[in-house]
Amino acid sequence: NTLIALSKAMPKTELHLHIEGTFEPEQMFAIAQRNQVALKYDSVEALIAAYQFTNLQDFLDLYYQGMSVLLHEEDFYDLTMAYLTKVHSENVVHVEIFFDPQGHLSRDVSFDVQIKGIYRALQDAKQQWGMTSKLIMSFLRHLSEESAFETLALAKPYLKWIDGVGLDSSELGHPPEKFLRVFQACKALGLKVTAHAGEEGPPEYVWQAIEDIGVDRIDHGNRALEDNNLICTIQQRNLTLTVCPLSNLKLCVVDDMKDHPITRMLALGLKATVNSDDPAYFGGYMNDNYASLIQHTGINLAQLYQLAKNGITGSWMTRAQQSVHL
Ligand code: ES4
Ligand code: ZN
Repeated sequence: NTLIALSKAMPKTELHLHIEGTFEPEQMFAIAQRNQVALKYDSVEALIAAYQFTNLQDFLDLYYQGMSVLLHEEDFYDLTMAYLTKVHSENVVHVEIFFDPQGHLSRDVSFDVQIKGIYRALQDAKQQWGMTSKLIMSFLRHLSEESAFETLALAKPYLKWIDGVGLDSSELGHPPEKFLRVFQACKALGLKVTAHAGEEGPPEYVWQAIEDIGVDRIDHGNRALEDNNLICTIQQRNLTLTVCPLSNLKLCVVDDMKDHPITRMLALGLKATVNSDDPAYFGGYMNDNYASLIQHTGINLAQLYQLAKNGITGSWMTRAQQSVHL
């Protein structure tokens, strides 16, 4: 298939990627063993068999279990380097990755250990391949605003390594406005802001992310399509949507890849991008996401090119950095 070959060859960016969601079962078992931590599953096969989700929470329960074997700086380095090596082979030239500090702080893994391991891998990828990156600290929305503020305090010595903040985990019942003040504090520190919104949550949550929080981009945004005024607002503000096709399928945000809304988003002039979210859990990395769209939707070459271009212009690279890839 020519389109698949072309999509593999295109230089791409990844703007929606949880580093803890790149934890492949084999690596998870290897790190569990070297750290002498027990996993709930006794084989790689048994673990993979559990990757059948009917909603976001089903997945999150496994995601937090999986990351619980990460203890040392080396673990965070190895996890991040494995991901970067994989996407370098897929012609991904720039990544903006999330990490979930609270998912590790709760297990007494310090902020320093986490960020030092992740950041060193990002630096090595820059050195070895010229791959550029941004690091986004994400707050867990099922936890309190106070916990988010405590996390921000721990991040203060590392602000030179952190480009932005995000909001992830269980969306329903945890609207963006719950974190209004912490995001205001982040902005005052010069951080970029994004938030998961409209994955499972209603259009109202996307409105809050835009109007109350003032996000620089929207992660997912699928359910924004239910509200015509919201569509207009996203168009007018030229906000990028970091869409995750295989994630949407695995978490039943869409019933069938044939019905994925990404081509409709493009037809509406929305700046949709393709991203892998949690590739180790959702059945594929960047190129698999493109391949699935090509195989199941009527997407054409111009649309594929537009998606990749949106990934460059919607990134947090400077215009000068972007122009290298355009
Ligand atoms: C996530 Cl797909 C998704 N949605 C919300 N929070 C997350 N954390 C990791 N993956
Ligand atoms: Zn996500």
